[in-house]
Amino acid sequence: MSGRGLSRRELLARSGAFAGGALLLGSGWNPARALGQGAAPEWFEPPHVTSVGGVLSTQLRVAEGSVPIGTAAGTLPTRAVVYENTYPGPTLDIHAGDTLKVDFINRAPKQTNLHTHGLHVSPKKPSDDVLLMIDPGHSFHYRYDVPDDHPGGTLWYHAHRHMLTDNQVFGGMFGLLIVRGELDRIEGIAGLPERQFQFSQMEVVDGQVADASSSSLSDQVTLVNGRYQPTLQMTTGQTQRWRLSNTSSVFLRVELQGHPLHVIAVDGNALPQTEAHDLIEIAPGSRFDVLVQPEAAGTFELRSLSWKSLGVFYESMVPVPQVLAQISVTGDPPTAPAPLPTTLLPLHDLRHVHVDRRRTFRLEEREPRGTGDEAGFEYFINGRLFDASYINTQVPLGATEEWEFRNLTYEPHPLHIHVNPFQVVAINGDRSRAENHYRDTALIPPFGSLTIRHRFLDYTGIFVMHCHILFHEDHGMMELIEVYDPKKGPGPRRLPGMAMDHDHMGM
Ligand SMILES: [Cu+2]
Repeated sequence: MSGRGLSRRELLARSGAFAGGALLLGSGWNPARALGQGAAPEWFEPPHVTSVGGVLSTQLRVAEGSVPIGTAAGTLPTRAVVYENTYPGPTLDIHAGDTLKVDFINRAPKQTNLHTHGLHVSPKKPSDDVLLMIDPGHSFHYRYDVPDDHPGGTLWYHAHRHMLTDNQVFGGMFGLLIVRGELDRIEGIAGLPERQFQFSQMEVVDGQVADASSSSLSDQVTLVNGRYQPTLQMTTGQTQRWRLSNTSSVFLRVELQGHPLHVIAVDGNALPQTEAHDLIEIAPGSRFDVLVQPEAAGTFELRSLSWKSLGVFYESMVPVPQVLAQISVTGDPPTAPAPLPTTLLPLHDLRHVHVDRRRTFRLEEREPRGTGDEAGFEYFINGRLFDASYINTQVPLGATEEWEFRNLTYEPHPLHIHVNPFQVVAINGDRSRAENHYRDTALIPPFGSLTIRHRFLDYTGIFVMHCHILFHEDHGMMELIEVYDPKKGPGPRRLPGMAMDHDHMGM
C-alpha cells in the first residue's frame, strides 16, 4: 500500500492544498508521454454479443482471471476480477424494444451486483435494482425490458455494490452497452463503421490491478479498451462513429489533433443537430457519440488535456495530460467526404414546461488532510451520508421537477441519476448555459451550482442518485429516490430490513 508514491487518500488530501505537483504537468499535455515506449499496441475491442429476434440472453460471470492489460511497458497478462474473463467486459449490443437477460454469476470473493448505466428501465428487481447484493457463489437472473422508444446511443454497465463500487469498477467490472434506436436510422449515421473508446484509469502492481483506494492518479495511465495508446487505422474520407465512454473516476478533456469531433449524442441522448467541437469534456460515467472524418493521410493523436485553464478548482480527479490513442490515416485524398448529417432528433425541451416542484440539494465533504485514515473521508448530500434504509426524496409518477445542486466543495462532482435522463437548464444560476439535450451525468462546478429538470415517467420504484467519483459515492455521496404511484401515495420513508447502513458495511 505504501512506498509507491502518494496514495489516493494522500493525493486527495493534497490536491486541494497544492497548486502544483504531479497533477499539473504543463498547460496542455505531457510531451514525455507522447513519445511512447515500444511499439504501439494494435486496436482492441472486447467481444460483442448482439441481440437476436428481440432478445439478448447472455452470461456475465464475475471471476478473477488473467487478462491482457496495457501498461507503458506493453500489454501484459494481469490478474483482475472481471466479467467473462475480458477487460473491459463484453460489449452488449441491443435494440430499443429488446429484452436483455443477463445470467449473472458471482465467482468472486466479495458481493457484487450490476447496474445498466443510462438505461431507461424499471428500477425494480429483476431489472435495474442496485440495492441487490449478489453473494459470492451465487447467481441472479437480471431481466431488462427496454422500451420500444428507447433512445439509441452509448450506455455502459458496471458493478454498483455500495462501498465496493470504486474498487470493483477500477478493477475491471465494466463494459459497454449499445442501444440502437431512432438515431441509428438517420441517413449519414445508419450503417457507419463504429469504434469504441472505453477510457479507464489503470495501475498494475506486481502483475495485478492495483487497489483503487491505494492507487494514486500520478501512478495511473489512461487506457483505451484496456490498451495503452493503441493505434486505430482509418482511411481518408472515411466517416467513423466513435462511442466514447469514461468509465473512470477522473474528468477527461479530449481532443483529436487537427480534427473536430462531430457530436451526435451525449449519454445516449441525441442532440437536435450535429455539433462540431474541438474539445469535449467527459465527466466520470459520461459518454459521447461522435463522428470523425479525416480528409488527409497522417498520424493524429487523440489526447487527454489539462483542466488548468479552468482554474485552481479543476485540479482534483484530473489525470496527467497524455496521449490516449494514435489515429493512423492512410489513402489518397478523397474527392469529397460524405456529407455529415445536420438535423438529428427533436428535443422535448423542459425549459418551457410547467414544473411541479423545485428541490435543492447541498453537496459537502470532509477530507481529513494528512491523517491517511480512509474512513475519515465523508461526502454528504444535504448533510447526510448514504443510508440504504431511508428514502430521502419521494416523487409522484408523472411529475416534472427542477432540482438545483449546490456544490459547497473545492472540487467538481459528477452527478448521476439512475433511470430517468435530465436536461441541464442552468449552470451557476445562469440560464443562458442551458443545454439542448438530455444527459444522465453532469459536472457540478466547484463552489457553484447545477440546475436540472427531469420528468419521472414510466417507472415507479426506488433508485439512487450519486456522485460518479466512485470513491465519493462509496463514502456517502448518494441517496435514495422513490417514484410512487400518485393513486396510492408515497410509501414509508424508512425501509424495514435494509441492512445496508453506511456505518456497518465494511468488508
Ligand atoms: Cu464527488
